Amino acid sequence: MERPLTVAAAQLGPISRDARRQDVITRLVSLLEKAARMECQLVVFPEMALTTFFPRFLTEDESEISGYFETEMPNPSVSPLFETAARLGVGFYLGYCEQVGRGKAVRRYNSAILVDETGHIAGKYRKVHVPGNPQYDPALGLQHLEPWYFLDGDLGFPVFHCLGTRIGMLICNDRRWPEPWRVLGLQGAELVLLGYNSPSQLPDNPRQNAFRTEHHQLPMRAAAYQNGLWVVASAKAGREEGCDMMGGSCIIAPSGEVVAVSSTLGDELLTYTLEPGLAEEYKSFFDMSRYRRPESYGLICDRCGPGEPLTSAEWASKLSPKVSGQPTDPDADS
Ligand code: ING
Repeated sequence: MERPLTVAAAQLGPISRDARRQDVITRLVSLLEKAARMECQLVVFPEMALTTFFPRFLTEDESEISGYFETEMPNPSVSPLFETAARLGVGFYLGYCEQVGRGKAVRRYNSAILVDETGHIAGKYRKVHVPGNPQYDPALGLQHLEPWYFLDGDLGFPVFHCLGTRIGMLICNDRRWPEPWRVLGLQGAELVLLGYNSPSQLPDNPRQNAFRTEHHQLPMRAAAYQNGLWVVASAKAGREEGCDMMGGSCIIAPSGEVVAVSSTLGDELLTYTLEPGLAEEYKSFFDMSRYRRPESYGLICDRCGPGEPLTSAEWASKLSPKVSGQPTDPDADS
């Protein structure tokens, strides 16, 4: 990071299924204006910040579904946000539902954009880890039908140079997987922005319920430390259409320390000035190019799910000549 950057997590309370778009935009603009008054340069809104989290229910009403998606960005309904941001010189991350094409060629993604301080879109990300079920399952206490509505993201994990900083983006469930963070870290990201809509309780996994905050923070704190990153995570929180969603918007330092955390379940602004060079301090401490051993990590990309353990012979054949040229250990299991 080349200079101090004052950021804000702009947490949102619930957005109802029948919320008027202009009322939602008014809330976003109000948070962005407040952030500008607090001299923030970058504001992070949640995942799906323009609509209710509709994947919690199944609807086949195409007029309702298409009402949740943006066919162009920016567009007249969000222009007050873009115009205010450009006027105030504030960049922002916005999670929204993206529709490309029409009819049989339609493709829909759970997306986020990074808008720079001039109001121009500096980058886009499409959620790669789309959790839940493609069909309604009456046996489940909580429907999570993102695969019914969204395709897997197809833009990879790009890093954008914006506001003098190398910035990556993730969306909600992505934060729970170590691979996206490492891929962003390997591209020199210094700051990762993400929004989320996370239920505060999982009726189908009740033994996890006592750990919801821990399971939210833990992967991000580890990733921040292991990759030398600042993290800004912004919630859509509160009781939305009968579902209690967790708050816990937070800002995490490359040390892994949570330096700011929200205290409500409503619209709330969380601000912090990121210290330049702390990311670099942890990157040089880990010194990936010196200490990582990709030749030993092959299984991470060779396999999707767990399989049988490799024999030592299979390990020997997998490792690159540099490593497997070492004298074989006669005591190793064959
Ligand atoms: N939400 C959840 C999350 O990772 C989830 C995913 C919730 C999956 C409940 C299944 C059941 O916090 C999103 N939006 O990814």
